[in-house]
Amino acid sequence: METMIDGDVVAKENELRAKNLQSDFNALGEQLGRRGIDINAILAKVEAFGVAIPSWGVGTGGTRFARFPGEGEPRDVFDKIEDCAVIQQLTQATPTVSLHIPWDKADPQRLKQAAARFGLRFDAMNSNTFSDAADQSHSYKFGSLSSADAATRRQAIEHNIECIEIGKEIGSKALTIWIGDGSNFPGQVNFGKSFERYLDAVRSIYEELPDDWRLFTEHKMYEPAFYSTVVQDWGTNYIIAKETGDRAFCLVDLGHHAPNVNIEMIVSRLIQFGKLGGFHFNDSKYGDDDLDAGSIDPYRLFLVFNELVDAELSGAKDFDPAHMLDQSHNVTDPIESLMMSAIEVQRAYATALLVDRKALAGYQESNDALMATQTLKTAFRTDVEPILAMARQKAGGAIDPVATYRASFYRKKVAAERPAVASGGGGIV
Ligand code: LRH
Ligand code: MN
Ligand code: MN
Repeated sequence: METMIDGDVVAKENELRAKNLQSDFNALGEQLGRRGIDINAILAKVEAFGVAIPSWGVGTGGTRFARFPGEGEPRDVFDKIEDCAVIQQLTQATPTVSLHIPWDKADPQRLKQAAARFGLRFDAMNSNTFSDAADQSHSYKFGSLSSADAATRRQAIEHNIECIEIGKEIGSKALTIWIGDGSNFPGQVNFGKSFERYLDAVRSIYEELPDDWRLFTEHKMYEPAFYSTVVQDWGTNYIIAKETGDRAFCLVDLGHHAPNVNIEMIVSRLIQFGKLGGFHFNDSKYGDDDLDAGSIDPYRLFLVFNELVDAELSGAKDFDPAHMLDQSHNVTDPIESLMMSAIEVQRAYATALLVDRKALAGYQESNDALMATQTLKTAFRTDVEPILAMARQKAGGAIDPVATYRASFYRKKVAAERPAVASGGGGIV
């Protein structure tokens, strides 16, 4: 299998850190042992955990005001796959790539080959009816799957079916639909009618879904519509999944909620009723900021994983969440940011695995709020970095991915081959 970064660079960087890692791992193992936790059991779970990279995440995003292209940005989907290969090589936590059509449209056979070079696979397909493609007949300016115009809706349905077709050829098993449909003025659309049109359109797409595929619908409170949004909250999303069928699930993007919303409780509700499809992990301070996962509120990320681990351990029905990142970068190297995010997601998982669930259940039964919350904090405060680093090292990744990436001068090398482009695919959403 090919790698983008010379294996010698990784080996040399790891050599500098291997001894310290082993002693940190041993110390943590001893500490966890005293708490009745087998460090190797946690390590095995972390090793089996993966989060998908969004193809659009490896380019520099921007804001609605400006975009400052970075050096050596990917020019097309094949460059994007190479950047994803770097992230996987160093973190060993991101074995799959999620494509966005038409941004990543290319010959499926070539896509398959490009991923196979690095042992990468494809995750969910993402459709795009929130912007107009160059060659389309009807504009999505006033909506897509909920448009008042039947021909526009048909075009949006067909685009989603095309995404399924491409996905089938490259081994994807899910379609994610997010639409920007909504309104900017009270009275602009009829809420009921537009949602009815949307539901009908989603049903038409679902009819084309292969039996072993899942359909994910993603809600978002606002933006680009600023007064009303058709799929604005998890309740609406739940209705969609419920009305559409058994293979329709809700996708939770962490940045798509009002500030202060209790996202972990939404996660719990969706799990309880068998409709949690997966995640777009990122972080936010104000809105859909698409900041790196865990960069603003790592405790919230942990609390989300606390629900996921609870479901995993209790064998919740229809529980198989698809984990993906969804972020956009303005001031960092996207490869570095995506590596850090993948590791943050892994960290949240590993720390959630440390929660003493028996003790927690006891404190909940006896209404001991203080000890219940301290039980979570004890897990959250545990520094699991030696477990994460050990998982990477064992799989051939980097003990310190960012240091190793910088030592490889990858960005400088690709900058020489890839001239700066004004637009890297992917907008401000
Ligand atoms: C919408 C969104 C959705 C899109 C992506 C580019 O804000 O989160 O997942 O596909 O951004
Ligand atoms: Mn998203
Ligand atoms: Mn978003």
